[in-house]
Amino acid sequence: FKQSEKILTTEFYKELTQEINKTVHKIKAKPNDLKKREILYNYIKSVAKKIFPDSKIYRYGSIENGFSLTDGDIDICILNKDNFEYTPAECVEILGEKLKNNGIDDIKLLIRARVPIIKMKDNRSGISCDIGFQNRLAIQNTKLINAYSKIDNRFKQMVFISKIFNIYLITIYWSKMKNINEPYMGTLSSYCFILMIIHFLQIRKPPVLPNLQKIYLNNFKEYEYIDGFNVSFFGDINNLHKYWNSENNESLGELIVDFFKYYANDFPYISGVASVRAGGIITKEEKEWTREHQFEINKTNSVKDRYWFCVEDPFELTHNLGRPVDRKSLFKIRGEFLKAVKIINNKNLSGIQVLEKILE
Ligand code: 3AT
Ligand code: MG
Repeated sequence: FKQSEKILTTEFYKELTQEINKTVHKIKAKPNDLKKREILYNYIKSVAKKIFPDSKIYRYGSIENGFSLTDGDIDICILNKDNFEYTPAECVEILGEKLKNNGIDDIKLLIRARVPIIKMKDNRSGISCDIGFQNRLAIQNTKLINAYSKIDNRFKQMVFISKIFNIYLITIYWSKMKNINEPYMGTLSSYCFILMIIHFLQIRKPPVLPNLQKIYLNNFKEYEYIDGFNVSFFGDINNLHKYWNSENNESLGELIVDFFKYYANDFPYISGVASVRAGGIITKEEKEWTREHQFEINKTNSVKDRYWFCVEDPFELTHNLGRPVDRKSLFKIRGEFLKAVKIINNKNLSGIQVLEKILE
């Protein structure tokens, strides 16, 4: 029951759109930031190549898909051949030692993590860097995000806004506990927000983004697999028009407003799973991501997954990106979406003012 909702005018949306573009321009990495990161990346690459001469070295995450903020980090993945003599954890130790000897002293080796990584910070440039091994799925999901980002610029702008929104969320609720940007209890990763936005743009009527995985499956026969998962998608964006065309002309302002409204009011938190692969909502029931199931498995103490908020990884279908979220943190996160909607509906605030208020 919405009594006297504010009428959002064209003027309001226009102002909001301009404000979003201005804000994104301010926070996104500049050529100079990227150059500094390029130098550090090349340095790390040269050190790694000396120890693992036959390896292939990739960047993934925001540095690779163009979603870096000015102070963004570098995510690096090193691929050795499949039956390499050292495990990823051992590789972390070996390269970690080498980097320490080469003057990187702010360095942590997470050898017992699910995905073992080196976490380091270069004190001269102030740039942080994660280095992992054999994580082919992360390289592939970066390519998928990259493909989506080439389709529609509105998607890109929304991702940047979601990053500031997420940093704000982490700051107000979780920053006192740990460093910002660590995947720890209760918070969502940038990657999860990116999937939430793709999902929202896929179900928009008319859609802003297509389903690149479905387009591939419907039109091609040869599939690529990583760790047993079908990771094929249509990535030839220059030829996308042969399969899909956008008919959506909404402004960025309209999309951002409805994005907040969607995750405040309409997303089926109780029964649904956001699935970029399926191109819509699927049920927790069909994925067996229900409380009963969680409970059942927990009895054997083997899985600690949580299904309060469900976002399916597009490739690793058993992986819920909302896993860090429990009942309390979901309440907080959703509360912030509701607060954003309230700000939007505040009659005293113009399109210019609402964005600042939401992110302040
Ligand atoms: P930042 O600019 O670092 O905030 P990002 O896009 O680099 O944003 P993350 O640092 O959260 O995003 O993650 C880096 C990449 O690692 C993104 C994705 O390819 C992969 N990744 C992150 N979290 C997960 C996850 N829980 N499961 C699978 N892949 C993940
Ligand atoms: Mg990153």
